[in-house]
Amino acid sequence: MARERTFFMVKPDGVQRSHIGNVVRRVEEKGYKIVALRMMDITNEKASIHYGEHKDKPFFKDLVSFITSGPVVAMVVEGDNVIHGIRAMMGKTNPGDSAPGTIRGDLAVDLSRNVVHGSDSPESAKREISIFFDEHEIVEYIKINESWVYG
Ligand code: IDP
Ligand code: MG
Repeated sequence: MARERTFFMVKPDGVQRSHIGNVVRRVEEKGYKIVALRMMDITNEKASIHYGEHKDKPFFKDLVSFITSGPVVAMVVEGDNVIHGIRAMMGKTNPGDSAPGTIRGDLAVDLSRNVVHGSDSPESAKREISIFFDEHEIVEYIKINESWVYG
């Protein structure tokens, strides 16, 4: 399986509820490598681009206003099959359907306050990374655990 990158984000509710450390810890413990990480306020313009696929949905306005309501922690995470792997760690979109042990299953209750965002395909990962990070902000490095994470 090829090494991939995904865009992963602690949403404003996760930041306000002090879940940054919990979310980052799960990424590290799994064995994935964080190659970019930044706290930021998302502009309305970037939020609308990021959630463009939902622009005709009835919840779009609330979604943009929520994601711009406070700082987020945005990351680029690298690893084998990481796009699918992070989605599996997140749980389902609706926390009510998310298994215990997943981020949303453990930390969230409400569909619109589900703590994290993660890219759902290689195409969206590439697109979302480029919305929030410049290429020079993504760090290439070898992590000493790599030969123990991968066979
Ligand atoms: P995802 O975050 O699991 O990829 P998407 O379907 O891409 O889910 O939706 C983006 C976000 O929009 C969700 O995380 C959720 O917070 C919100 N959302 C999705 N569906 C609804 C809805 O029916 N009502 C309100 N908010 C929704
Ligand atoms: Mg999505």
